[in-house]
Amino acid sequence: PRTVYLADYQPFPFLLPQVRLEFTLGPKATRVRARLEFMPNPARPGRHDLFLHGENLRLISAKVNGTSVHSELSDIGITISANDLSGDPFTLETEVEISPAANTALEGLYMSNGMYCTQCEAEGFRKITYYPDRPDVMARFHVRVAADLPVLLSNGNPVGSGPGWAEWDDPWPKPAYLFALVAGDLVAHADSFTTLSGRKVDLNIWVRPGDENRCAWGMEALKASMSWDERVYGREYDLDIFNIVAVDDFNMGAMENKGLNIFNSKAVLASPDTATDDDFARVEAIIAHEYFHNWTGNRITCRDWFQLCLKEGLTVYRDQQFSGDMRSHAVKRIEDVLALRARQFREDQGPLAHAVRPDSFVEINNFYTATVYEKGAEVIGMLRRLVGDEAYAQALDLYFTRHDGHAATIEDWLKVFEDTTDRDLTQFKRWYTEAGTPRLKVYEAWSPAAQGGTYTLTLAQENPATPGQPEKGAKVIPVAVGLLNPNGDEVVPTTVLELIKPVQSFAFEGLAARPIASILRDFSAPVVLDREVPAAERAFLLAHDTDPFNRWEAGRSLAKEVLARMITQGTKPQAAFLDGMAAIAFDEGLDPAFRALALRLPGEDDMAATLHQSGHTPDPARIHIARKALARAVAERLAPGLPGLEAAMRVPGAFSPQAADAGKRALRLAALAGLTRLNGGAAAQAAFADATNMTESFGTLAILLEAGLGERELAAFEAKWRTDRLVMDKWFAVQVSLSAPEETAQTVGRLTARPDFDMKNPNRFRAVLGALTGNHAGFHHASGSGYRLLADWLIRLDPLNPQTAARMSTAFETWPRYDADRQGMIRAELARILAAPGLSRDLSEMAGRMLH
Ligand code: BAL
Ligand code: ZN
Repeated sequence: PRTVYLADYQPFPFLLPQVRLEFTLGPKATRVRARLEFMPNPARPGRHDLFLHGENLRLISAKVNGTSVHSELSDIGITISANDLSGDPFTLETEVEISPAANTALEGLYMSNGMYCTQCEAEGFRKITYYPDRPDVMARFHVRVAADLPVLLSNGNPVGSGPGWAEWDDPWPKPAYLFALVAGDLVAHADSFTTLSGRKVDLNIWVRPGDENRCAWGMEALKASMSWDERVYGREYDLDIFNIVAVDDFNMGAMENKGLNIFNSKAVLASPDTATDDDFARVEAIIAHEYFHNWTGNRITCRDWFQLCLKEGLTVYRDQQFSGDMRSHAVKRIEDVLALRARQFREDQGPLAHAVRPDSFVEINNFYTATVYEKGAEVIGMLRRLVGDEAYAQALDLYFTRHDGHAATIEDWLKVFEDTTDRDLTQFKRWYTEAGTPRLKVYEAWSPAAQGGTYTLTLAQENPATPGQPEKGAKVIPVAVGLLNPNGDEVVPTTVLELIKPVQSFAFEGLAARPIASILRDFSAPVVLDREVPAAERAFLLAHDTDPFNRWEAGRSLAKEVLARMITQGTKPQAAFLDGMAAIAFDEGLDPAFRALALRLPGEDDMAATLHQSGHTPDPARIHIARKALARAVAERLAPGLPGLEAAMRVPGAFSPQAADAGKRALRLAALAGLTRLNGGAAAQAAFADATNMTESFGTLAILLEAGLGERELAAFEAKWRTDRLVMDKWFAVQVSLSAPEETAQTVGRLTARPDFDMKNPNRFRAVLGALTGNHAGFHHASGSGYRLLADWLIRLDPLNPQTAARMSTAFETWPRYDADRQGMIRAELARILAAPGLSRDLSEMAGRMLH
């Protein structure tokens, strides 16, 4: 397969102001007629052949200005010779036939439970019709859909409809990846929103009949997002209608098609009886994310796919800000950093490491990664910290005015900051072009003096080599620091130090006593802090830090140290750590959500990474046993207060998914988990029986299964929800993720043999195989059974759905961490995958990168 390079970018030789599409839908045969009005692009002077992408299309006719032309067909597209392109402008009309029912890759036009839907990002539109399928070709679309179905949707505003047909016109030029079409027997949960300038917008969430009662939360989140974007970024919605559709078979979480967002049903449907608090929070965040793309992604799109982070990093940054405003900034920041470390740091430390803006790819679908998304968002957070809130707002205003309607680049993005602030961002740009997580070493010095001592902080950055990038330059790293005195009072409030050199010192003068430093507050940069801190100092910060993130971080680092020693030296957990956990658990002045998060122990995969980084070879079985032992030790220390905590955190009355109640439920579940570890399942069983919402019933079920109990509850849960796909995904997943390491492969075998295990449904596939890879000790079982199972299923899934198969193969990216036996077994599975006949470009790129 061909590698595509950023350096090869050239503008498309033609402009395409207007597109008209006509769909006559049929499951096995759908006709697509396209009328494309081209004119020469002044940015590419000269005479050019016209190449249009097209895959899996049956060409029926192609005409230029009404005359049939000869076209050269290949399996990637069609070429019409410059000699046949008479006129300026000229019109190309094509007719093709496609088969939505045969499309299991879920890219292009496909069918899900009898409804037609599309997924075009990144390069799916070329499976619908011949087209310049690249994001810098922006056209106005007029679409006619004909089908014997009640609901026929496309982008833009509705301009006409009758029995069996509907027409849509989108006044905003857009790239083809934002095209969408939906047709089916759907019902709407309808509402409306009036924009700041007084325009009424119709809002609909379209679902299958029966799901109407799961739309209210998504609608609330949508209205909140629309109003937030007006308030915080000054961005109004720009069409008369905004449609969201829930689809059961979907590779991603959701898709921001202009005016017609398509959602994986898991990411939009939520009701108290079927969705957990985490689901509610996720739905809120994804609705916001897709809505925010309307400006950051749609009105301003990417010039080419190398610039993916331009829209994704910014939109993730915006949705994180939004969720923080809706909920708690501290809790949201901790959750985001947990996810960043679990997914992005892991990616950065392995064979799949790549820059936020990569400079080559084989299959762009393989770059919808934590690095592009989450590190892309972190880079924007750093930029904002460096320039300040006011300059950030000005730069964003300039970005929207300067680039509205354009396909932009990272250079364009940085230039608006340079023009606003007069800063030179050349060095900062390395965050976009260089992969890897910098390590920050911290050295401290104190020189006392009668009239006030000086505390000197020396920071040294290391930028580790990553595949293809052996040498790196120093980064610009904003390090937020605060100093506390020994009483816990803040003597130097949060200050952002700008580290730009490999090593740099910063002095704080006039201090009465040697301070205790709180470094990298709010996780001000995506780096690994390498700092020897005595346990007593960590315990001090856990008790006193005024920065909530670092307060949590102190407990987290302490937990990792304790756990690492239990694993490598077989020691017992230190009392100071357990006392710190108890102090947080029972501190009524703290947000319950924060307390619940602080009580959550580091995960096993996280510990494996931590051990590897400190020079140990992680043993998954030992990690599993030690973590269980630590959880029990914490429960023992908390024991006297657990019944009271459990009772105090009950939430009576009607269910509210808002953060306050959700936090209490999380802390109550933490208390129930502790009680179960100490006393067996009675309390959790009672809570399961009395549960009035999914958070409680699923949370208690998980607690019981983790303790090796819960058979009866598992059966009751299945009996109640057996016909509900989304809830049953939870049922599948929890059994795999919590099964004992030696039983994990068997559990997967049992579940995949069930008739309701449908490998074509990405949610169900991920529920089982994703849970396998999330069960660290089970997946990495010394027998290699976990590796074999995953490889078997990836090889089986690849011909049907290469995108999801490739995505899930990243479970193997951590192989360099483990012992020689495990490394050998994983590499053998990767080689077996690579040797599979007819392997997709997606999976072969991933397996190849992991092996070499
Ligand atoms: N653009 C793909 C889905 C998302 O990031 O919103
Ligand atoms: Zn996005």
